[in-house]
Amino acid sequence: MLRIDRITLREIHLELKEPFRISSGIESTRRILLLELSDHDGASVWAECVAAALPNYSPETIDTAWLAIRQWLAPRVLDRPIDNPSMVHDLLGENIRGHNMAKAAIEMGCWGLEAVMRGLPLSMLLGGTRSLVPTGISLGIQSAPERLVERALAALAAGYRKIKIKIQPGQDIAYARAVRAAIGPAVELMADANAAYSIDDADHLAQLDDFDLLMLEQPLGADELLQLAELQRRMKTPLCLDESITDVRRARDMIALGSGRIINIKPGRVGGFTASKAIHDVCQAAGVPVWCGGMLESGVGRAYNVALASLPNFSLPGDLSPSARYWAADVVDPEWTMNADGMVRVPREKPGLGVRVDVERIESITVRRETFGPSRVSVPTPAAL
Ligand code: OSB
Ligand code: MG
Repeated sequence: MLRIDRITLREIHLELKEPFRISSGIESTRRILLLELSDHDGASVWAECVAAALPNYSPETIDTAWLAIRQWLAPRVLDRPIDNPSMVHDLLGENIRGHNMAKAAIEMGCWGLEAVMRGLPLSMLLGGTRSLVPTGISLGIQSAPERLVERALAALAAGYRKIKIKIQPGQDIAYARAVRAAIGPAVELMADANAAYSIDDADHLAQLDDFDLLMLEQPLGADELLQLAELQRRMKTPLCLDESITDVRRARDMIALGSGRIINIKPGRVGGFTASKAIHDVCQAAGVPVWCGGMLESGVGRAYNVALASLPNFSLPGDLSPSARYWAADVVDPEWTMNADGMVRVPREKPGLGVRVDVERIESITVRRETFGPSRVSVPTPAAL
């Protein structure tokens, strides 16, 4: 049984090796929200909230998540006996709408804490079965197709099992054509539009059918399940939903309406592991493949994603790039790596997250910190920080 008696939030800043551009914005320095959850018996674990600095991908930001955790979510779990982490999803959901990424950070932290306390690898606690998971790379929008081709060829040489290219109106068909021509027919290639198009673009998007894409991710807006179903009827390429799938009901809707044929599961987007597992199971029963998406996580968030991706229906390569693809130095030891075949090892021998968190380094890049305890008294950031 868990009884959390302290939650500390920290904002750290990590410089990306190169800016990451998607249709809805660009990220150069990742503002990352990390949590440390401590049980009353002394065990503790790190977790990550994947919200970004701006509400361009989802309505949340790291600032709204901080507020939601301080005001509503931390008080729900602090000093409350928790028999099993699978209870936490409903506990956080009752009369608190939205804020999935804030909820997920706490919910996943509870799974992490349970794994630490039971001495079990997180992957095993979740029911993961794989010890190696395939990884793809997500390539940001480049200034010209040739730049993207260079990146794609380098990624292939490094061993990645899937190439995902970001697209937006004006930087789409020619980019996909150039990359497909360069990498040949056998490599798994896909595109992600991050909701940049409307159903009026259906004929335009259908040109992508020529490039034998594994899938087209989130071409239309998050709420446009009916239009997505229409687009799917007009395209051969399978559609994959990311932003649209915020809980298991949306996954069922997608399947019932035919709005897509694949789901990108990001545990942060759906409120944590319980919802991720529910979506995984619904999709498995319906024959819909899933894969684990990424949100430019630090090595802390990556530990949770890798554990999730070890579940059986994660049958397509995830956005689980090694630490060195994003950062000069990650905040975990060992850093996340992949082998020459693009496989990431799931830490199934070590308890908990399977990586050591470098607290000294985190301390050195912390720009704000706040601790919540059972007394509901919060300790604001010291002036020195
Ligand atoms: O749509 O999958 C996305 C990053 C930020 C916001 C949205 C997305 C992404 C990625 C990055 O594609 C994947 C990664 O973490 O490597
Ligand atoms: Mg996406």
